[in-house]
Amino acid sequence: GAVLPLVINTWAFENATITAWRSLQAGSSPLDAVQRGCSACEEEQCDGSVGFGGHPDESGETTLDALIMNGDTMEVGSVGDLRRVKNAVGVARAVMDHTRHTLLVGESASVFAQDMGFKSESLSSNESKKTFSQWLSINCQPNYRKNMVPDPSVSCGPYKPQAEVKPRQKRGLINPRSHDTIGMIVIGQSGQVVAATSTNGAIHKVPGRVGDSPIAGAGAYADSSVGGAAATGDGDLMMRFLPSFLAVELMRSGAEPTAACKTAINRIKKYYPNVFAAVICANNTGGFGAACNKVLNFTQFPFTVFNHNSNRPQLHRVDCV
Ligand code: SD4
Repeated sequence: GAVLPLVINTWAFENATITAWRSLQAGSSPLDAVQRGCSACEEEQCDGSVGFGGHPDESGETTLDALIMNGDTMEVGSVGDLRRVKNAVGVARAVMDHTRHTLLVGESASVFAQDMGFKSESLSSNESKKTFSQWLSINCQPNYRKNMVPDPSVSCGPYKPQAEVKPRQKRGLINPRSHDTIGMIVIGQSGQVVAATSTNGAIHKVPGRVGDSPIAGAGAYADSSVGGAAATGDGDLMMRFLPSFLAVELMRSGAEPTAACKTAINRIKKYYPNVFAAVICANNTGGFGAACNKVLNFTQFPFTVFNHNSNRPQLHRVDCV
């Protein structure tokens, strides 16, 4: 049933859910709670998809995207293609609190972060180095291994104009089993809605690629007069539809959270039926839902909820449409 406060996040990232819930219980603001929840995932490197040490780009570097939004004031802070700083959602919060801007990107975002006191360090791990060197040898040194088939859509750079669209742009980059961005909505006792995301984005992305996660209305959205939404999946395609904004607007028009999420997914599905996409939704009275696009054998999307209905996080699974 609908009850506040509420913490809801994408995937089975229960430690993030618990972290946000405990910080609310300890008296933190919803904004601090959502930030701590996403930071917990960054530290834990949730599924290798959040934080440092996962998903190297085509040059071998891990870069981060993150966003935080205050649905009371409509303030947003976000970072895209952030380099050498582990706490991306913290930097997003600093953009919101200490600048007049919404989104900082790339090297300049890293300089800002360093000025704000964030530690500058490599985001590579043994695992990301190994993933990168394997990818490089399979895709960029043909015949390195006779049994490995290079991905014909990979050009390994430098990029040149091409007559034909690369097949993987049509297919999408994200495999739902290996790319699990955290998107979290927190609704405080008094109905303040906030949302945040954090991810290392798509594996083997072209350096400079920024996904949906740091884009307000795409990766997440919050409006305390309605509710919030957050997305995960193939950001290159999802961000064209602003699914989080759409879901919040549908709830504004009276849709239940589950229906709002489904419509946002169906809009994407109409154009990209084989692309992985999932959205979580919550309204400002504590009702919630989720929806996902069915791709291959991925038929159920897990998400985690914490409210006063139980004293532990509840793992939900929604059937994909
Ligand atoms: C991105 N949306 O950068 C992220 C990745 C993701 O589940 O959510 N994967 O495209």
